[in-house]
Amino acid sequence: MNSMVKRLSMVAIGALVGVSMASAETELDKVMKERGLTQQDLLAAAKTYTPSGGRDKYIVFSSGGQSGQIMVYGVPSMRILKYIGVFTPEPWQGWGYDDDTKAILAEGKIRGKQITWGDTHHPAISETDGKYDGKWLVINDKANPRLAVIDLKDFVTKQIVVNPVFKSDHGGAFFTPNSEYILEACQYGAPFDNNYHPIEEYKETYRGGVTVWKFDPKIGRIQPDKSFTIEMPPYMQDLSDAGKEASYGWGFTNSFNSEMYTGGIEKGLPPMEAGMSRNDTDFLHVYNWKKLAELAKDDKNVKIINGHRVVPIDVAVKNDALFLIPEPKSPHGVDVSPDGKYIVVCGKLDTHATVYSWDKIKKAIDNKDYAGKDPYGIPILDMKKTAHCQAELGLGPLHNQYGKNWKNGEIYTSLYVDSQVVRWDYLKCKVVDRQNVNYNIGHLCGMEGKTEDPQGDYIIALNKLAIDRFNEIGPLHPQNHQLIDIRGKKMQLLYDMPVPLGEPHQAVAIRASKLKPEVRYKMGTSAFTGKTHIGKTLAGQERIVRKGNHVYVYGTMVRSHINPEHVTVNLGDTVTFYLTNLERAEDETHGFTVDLYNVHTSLEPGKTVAVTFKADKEGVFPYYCTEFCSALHLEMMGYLLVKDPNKKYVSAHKLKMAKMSKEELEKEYKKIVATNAATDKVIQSVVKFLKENHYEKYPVVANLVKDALDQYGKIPEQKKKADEAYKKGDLEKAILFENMIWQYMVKTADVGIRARDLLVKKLATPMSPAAKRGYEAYLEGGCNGCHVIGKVSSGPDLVGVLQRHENGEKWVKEWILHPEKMYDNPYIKSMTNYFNLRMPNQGMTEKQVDDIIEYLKWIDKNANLF
Ligand code: CUK
Ligand code: CUA
Repeated sequence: MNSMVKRLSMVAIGALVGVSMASAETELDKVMKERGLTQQDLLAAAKTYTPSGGRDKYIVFSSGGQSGQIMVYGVPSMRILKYIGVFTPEPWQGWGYDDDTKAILAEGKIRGKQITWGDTHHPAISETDGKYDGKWLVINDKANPRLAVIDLKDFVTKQIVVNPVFKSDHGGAFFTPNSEYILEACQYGAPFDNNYHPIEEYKETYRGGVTVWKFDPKIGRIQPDKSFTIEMPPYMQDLSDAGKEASYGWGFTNSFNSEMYTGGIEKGLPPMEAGMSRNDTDFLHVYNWKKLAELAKDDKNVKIINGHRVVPIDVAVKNDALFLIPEPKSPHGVDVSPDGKYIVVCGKLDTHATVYSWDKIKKAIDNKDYAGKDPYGIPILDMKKTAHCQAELGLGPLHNQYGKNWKNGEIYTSLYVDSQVVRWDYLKCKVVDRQNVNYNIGHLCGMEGKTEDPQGDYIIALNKLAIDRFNEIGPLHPQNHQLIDIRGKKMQLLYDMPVPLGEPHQAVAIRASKLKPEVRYKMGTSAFTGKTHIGKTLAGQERIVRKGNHVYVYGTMVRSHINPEHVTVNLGDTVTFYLTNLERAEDETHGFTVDLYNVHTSLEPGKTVAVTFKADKEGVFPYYCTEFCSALHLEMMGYLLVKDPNKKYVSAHKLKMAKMSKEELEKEYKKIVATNAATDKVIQSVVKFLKENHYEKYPVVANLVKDALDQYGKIPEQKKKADEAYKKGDLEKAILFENMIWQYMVKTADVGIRARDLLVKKLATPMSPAAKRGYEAYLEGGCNGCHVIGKVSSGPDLVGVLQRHENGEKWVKEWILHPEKMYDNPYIKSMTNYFNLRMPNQGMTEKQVDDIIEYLKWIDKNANLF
């Protein structure tokens, strides 16, 4: 590494670990030696490491492959943030284990069959003017031709639609530039109807095509009744892309079996792979979706198949809306440039990428300059006349992404066989740089790299094989996402992220600032309709309603109880639990399950969910909250009791238990009352602090306080009950109600203290870099093991320590550096006796101690907050 980079990296690392350069070098050298790291590694670490609490610049939505889900992670940290349940049940989110999510999964039934997995390939983010708008996400299932729509307000799947005519799909999902439509190309040729057709009639009765799904970007739903399919020959359509700007209104779809070969290895015929790649070229399909969408509205232009509108080949041809262009052998990716002027096609079995010029294509179409027709009568445009140039990239080019400097031709292509990312110039067809990846890259993900506004910065290589990259975990290896820095002249590999979910295929990245997700639901909302849930239940409205043999439980969940706590039903009843999470505090999620009945749901704040099952087993079934939501989480439970109405139950003899004497009860009562009074004092001091410091100015804090006061507001009612019971002499009851008061106080204090801590962070003056380093050194030295700021604990309070001694700073510095020299000092002696502990020598450097003193000064400045 050159010395400039070396110096820069040392500065970066100095800043990274928050200590001085002098001590960084020694400490860092040690770590580097121990872990066998190079300067280059440290630079990569500095570029990706994200300190606790830090945020990422980009959010990536990656296909979860065979898991049927979507994976969400951040760049550059490569930290996984979420798996979104899509086509496959996902227990944590209750996905497929409560009524609401079951209903979404049921939308994905094909010909009445429930399918519980998916082969997800291509996620796409909705666009406005060809740029990501961060509102909706769509993904396809290749195995069972379906699309799913995910709402980026809550990252939840809202709709699944089944393709009515395809038997598999691949070239989707691709949004048109204003999210008017979503393109979905089929993959394997198959009959559009659901009948048997012999394979010998492949050319006559099997078909390919592109479905053009109408999308309503306002409500984020696909509208099947306004959608249609363009019939195409059974050429095995593959990836697609929508034209933009210059080529707006057009779509482009590859194919890889212009041979229409159908195999038959078992009959002694050459295998599929040989027959399907015999021709030197296949066909790029070019179609005018905009014109076809208008045509498809008229009944006389369509055939209705399985209740779906299909525009036949001849109608598309007659209206100059469908063309073919030869493209090199078994292509894969087709990617339109940000200005829509070029279409880059990768050869897969060819070493070239071919750049087509939209101008030239358009000219050939306008002049009806055809090189011929295919067997279905579709005009073929000449490849040479429409190509701009060809670039020799290497073995197995698959997919492309555009760089920030796309106007000057910056593009990146994955080479599957060569395991490389190539940076090249698509205007001049010249290779610029290569980066090896590990191994067998499929897609590559640029930052908004396929929009009209590519951001550059990084490329992620989505590799199929990891072979030697990670610890051995058995024959099935994780796949490997590799982060590559593309800001420099040479690309730099920064990070390997194992993906333990499924083959990722494509991922799309968006600037995090473009996403505006919600923190909580409006009270009583169904996450799937966005409207008020029919089961919405507020505090005090909890009830159990029987209608025939269907029992409806209207329940609520709030730290730390489920209301109601007992539900008794008859064997054979259907039971529906409607549950509403009444919390407003951020992140206060509850879960709900009933023993044996295979149901589970996740209730984020404000959400209402329904859970229905048949009580077909007699017995006692605990139900409980499945998220550790507070110190009293284990107590957040209840009982479902299922009794057989035709059975006689003999009642058990009640155990005779020893009773407490009146005096003992009185003593216990006094004790709990005293505890409550003491707890209340703590609460009052916190409340005073919050009020004095205007907590209401900080929304996050205000929400917590609102929650805390909610809990606190429930106390008077309990107090009344307690006092009444006491007056009547029912001490047992009085104690129970006083205990309930204590529960509310604990919950109030729990949230209240969190609010106070947050407020302190908001109010404190910012730390200087030196104070920050001092704080790090303080923590690293383990000083917080004995000292608590603002409190005497196992060691003295450090607030004001610099003022306690003559020449305070010098005194404290000496004391930290050489405590043993001062053990005989009378003041130290008395302190040592008092705490029964001696201040140890932590081996701090002078520089570290200076920083700690800066930290102590910061504490003094903010003393009122501790
Ligand atoms: S495909 Cu998997 S590497 Cu489905 Cu987009 Cu190319
Ligand atoms: Cu709610 Cu645990």
